[in-house]
Amino acid sequence: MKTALVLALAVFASPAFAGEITGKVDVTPAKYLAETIVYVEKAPGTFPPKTHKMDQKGMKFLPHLLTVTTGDTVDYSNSDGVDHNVYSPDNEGFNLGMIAGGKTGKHTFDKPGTYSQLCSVHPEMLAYVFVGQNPFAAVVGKDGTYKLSGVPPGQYTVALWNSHLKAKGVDVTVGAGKTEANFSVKR
Ligand SMILES: [Cu+2]
Repeated sequence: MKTALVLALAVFASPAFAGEITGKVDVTPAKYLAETIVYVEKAPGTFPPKTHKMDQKGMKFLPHLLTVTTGDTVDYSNSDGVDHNVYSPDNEGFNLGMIAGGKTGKHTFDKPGTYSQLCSVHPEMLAYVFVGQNPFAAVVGKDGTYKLSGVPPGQYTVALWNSHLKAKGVDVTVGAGKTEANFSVKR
């Protein structure tokens, strides 16, 4: 009996065991759903730095929303035949200067927060880089659903970022089963 309990706890605590947080987001007005990210506010552990890609193609930053973790780097490639500039006025701000077609600039995000991604040459170019404390963040799909995978067991606040609207966080416990956190966001 005791052995079984210890064994069960060992399985529960092993990194291989990880939970999933899923849910649905309702946004009013619906047009703002396109710019929504759901994320775990704070999670324990350290996360090895990763490199992500954001392309500049057809006068657009692609993808439109990118989620990264503090310490991660973003490679900004330019697939267009014209020069682009990459900067953000948000938080501590940064400016990579001009990036010629076929070239790549890079920026490492050291602080959490959301950065609007702009090009000084083309004011219509706008994307967002969401920098989380942890990698458990996802862009909400067109159908309003999202999934955060690989979340270690524990108690968390699931929060929502939207380009126009604010929402209250949802407290959840990630255990052996499925965990749900739903949001209803109104202007
Ligand atoms: Cu540009």
